[in-house]
Parts: sequence; C-alpha cells; structure tokens
Amino acid sequence: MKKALISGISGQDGSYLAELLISKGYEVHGIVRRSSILNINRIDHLLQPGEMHGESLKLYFGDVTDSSRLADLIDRIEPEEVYNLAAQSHVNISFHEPIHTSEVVALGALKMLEAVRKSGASHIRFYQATTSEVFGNAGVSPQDEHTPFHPDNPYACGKVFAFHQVRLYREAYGLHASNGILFNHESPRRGDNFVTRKITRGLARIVAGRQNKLALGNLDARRDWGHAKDYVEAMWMMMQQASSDDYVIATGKSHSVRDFLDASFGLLGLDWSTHVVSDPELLRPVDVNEFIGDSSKARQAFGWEPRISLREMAREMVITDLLHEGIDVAQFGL
Ligand code: NAP
Ligand code: G4F
Repeated sequence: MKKALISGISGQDGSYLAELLISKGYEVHGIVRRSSILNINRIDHLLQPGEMHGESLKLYFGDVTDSSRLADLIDRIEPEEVYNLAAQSHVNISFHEPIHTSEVVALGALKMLEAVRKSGASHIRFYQATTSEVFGNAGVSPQDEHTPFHPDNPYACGKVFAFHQVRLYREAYGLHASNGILFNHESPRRGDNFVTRKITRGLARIVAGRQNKLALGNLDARRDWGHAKDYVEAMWMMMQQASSDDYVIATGKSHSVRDFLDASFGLLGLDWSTHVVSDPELLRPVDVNEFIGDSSKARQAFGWEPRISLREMAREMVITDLLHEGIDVAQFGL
C-alpha cells in the first residue's frame, strides 16, 4: 500500500486530496496544527469521532516551521509521496502578516524539502503547491510555464522562493520534485474569507434574513476559477510522471468578481447590486487585475482537463450554503 504525507491536510485542497488518495488505495498521513479546538472539520468524516489514527487516514500534530518535527515524521511514516500544501494562503492577510506568511510559505517549503533530502530516501516524490500568484501583474496573457514571475504580494514572494527551491532540489539532488502552478480553485469547502465563498455564504445569509449587506472590495478583478476536486487530481497525476517538472493548472477562462456575483445571485433570481456595498478596507495595496492560465503542457503530458464549470461550481456552493442555513432549496428550483 502506497503512503502519502500531506501538509495542509485540514485545508480545502488537503481534504479533497486525502479523499482522492484514499479512494486510490493509499494510506494517507497528514500534519495538522495543534489548536485549542481541533480544526479538522473538512476531514473528520474520514475518521471515527475523536480518532486521530484511522485505518486509511492518520493525523499528527506538527507545523511546517518546525524542522525537527518534519524530519521525525518523514522518518517515522516513510512516505512514497509528500504533498506540501501548508500555507498562510490569504493574499490580503499576507500584506498584514508578511513575516509569518514568509515563514510558513517560503521557509516551511524549504524545511519540508530538507526533511525529505536528509531522510536519504531518494525515492520520495515531492509536490509543491505553487500558485498563479507568482505571475502577478505580468502583462502577459495567458500565463504559462514560460511567463516571467512578477509577484505582487508577500504571499506570492514566498511562493516564488519555494518554487525555486523545488527546482533547485530537483536539479542539485535529483529529487522527484514538481511545482503545480495552480490557478484559483474553489468549492463548498473554500475558506469563508475568499471572495467566492464569501459571496455564496453571504447570499445564503441574506436569504435567511441574517444579513442584508455584503461588503466586498475590487469587483473588477478577473480570476481563472476552477473546482478544487479537479485540481487535486492534477496534483496526483503530476506525481505519477516518470520525471518531475513544473505545470500550470487552469481552466483557460477568466471571469470577474461581478460575473461570480451574477452566477450565484442569479441562480435565485436576486439582484446582487441591492446588497453589495464597497469596503475600502478590502482593497489591496496591489491587486492582480486578471489571471488566465494556459495548461496545455499538463493536458499534453498527462491528459488533465477540468471537468466542473464555473456555473456548476457556483450552484454547488450556493446549494451547500443555503442548506447550511436551513433553507429549502426546492423553492428556488434547485
Ligand atoms: P487553505 O484552505 O488555506 O489551507 C491551508 C492549509 O495549511 C490548512 O490546512 C492550514 O491549517 C495549513 N497550515 C497553515 N499554516 C501552517 C503551518 N505553519 N504548519 C502546518 N500547516 C499549516 O488553502 P488551500 O486553498 O487548500 O490551498 C492549498 C495550497 O495550495 C496552499 O499552499 C495554497 O497557497 C496553494 N494554492 C491554493 C490555490 C487556491 O486557489 N485554493 C491556488 C494556488 C495555490 P489550518 O487548517 O490549521 O489553518
Ligand atoms: O478570493 P481571493 O481572496 O483569492 P486570490 O487573492 O486570488 O488568492 C487565491 O488564489 C490564489 C491563486 O491565484 C492562491 F494562490 C491564493 O492562496 C488564494 O487561494 O480574491 C480574488 C479576487 C481578488 O482580486 C480580490 O481583490 O477577489 C477580490 N475581492 C473583492 N472583494 C475580494 C473581496 N477578495 C476577498 N478575499 N474578499 C473580498 O471581500
């Protein structure tokens, strides 16, 4: 049975990746941060109540800033595949917490790589969660593996550092280490303070009469939004290739925040403009105007393709959030 170790397993992608790997017969091991309340809501359905070590999923407390713990875990688990998904992944928060973000995003990735290298297990394959944010306002569209990096926030700067460490470990030590340069991907498990989930949760609360206004920032920003389920499949496919490489994963379509508002409020026949208010606090010192990715390399190398459209994803998110508010979705024909 293959063993995989995932950092960031309690996050959106970590939870879908754990499900995917378990469905493929892997024994999945995950690093979770110790907090005063156990923060494993997205993966607790994969365990018995109160359990940390289930049959196919085993969790360990740890932090990617703690090198010695990472080395212990790699030695103890002896994984064949390591997925480094841990991050302070919120772009705007990275402007407020640049040091912490860099410690986790940049040094955390390097510490994971070092733990793998020092274990001496040269067969271990390493996946790094790189991001379209490395391109920033690149002025080139669409972005692919040849687009020059122009990181426009502390989070993206940390991810550029990590990208190059992964490339270096591949070239210098022969490690099977790949960068998945993933464009935005969302789901009903997306964190509440990312724009898509903020919109679908806000919409559900408006319908439930629990809030009337929805404060947002830049509505003109355009993103290449896919579904997290499709994107974790690309991570796994990348790791199955004979040699490691860097791949862009994207839908190739870009939509604005306004388009996402139309798609979600429109499902219920509501006009978002009567609810959305502008909050200057939510504007970033620098925002990226548009991302749009070209994932031809991944499509040709291992046949990856996105399956879930933006409309289908918005619908799934809206339904999940309405149900969470106890609303009968049938009244909207959903
Ligand atoms: P997410 O939901 O924010 O999850 C981040 C995960 O990292 C959580 O499990 C979090 O734990 C964990 N984490 C944070 N700091 C840590 C630390 N010091 N030590 C150990 N774990 C730590 O992010 P996501 O959307 O799943 O994204 C997964 C990865 O892909 C991230 O690296 C992100 O930067 C990258 N990425 C995401 C996207 C996207 O659109 N979603 C696109 C490109 C790249 P807690 O649950 O305890 O907070
Ligand atoms: O949902 P967002 O916060 O995602 P962002 O900044 O694109 O970053 C996400 O995708 C990256 C991949 O490109 C990941 F690397 C990163 O970890 C994260 O998962 O914001 C999307 C857009 C931005 O232009 C933002 O300015 O929406 C705009 N926006 C408008 N109002 C808002 C809001 N964003 C947030 N979070 N909250 C708002 O109220």
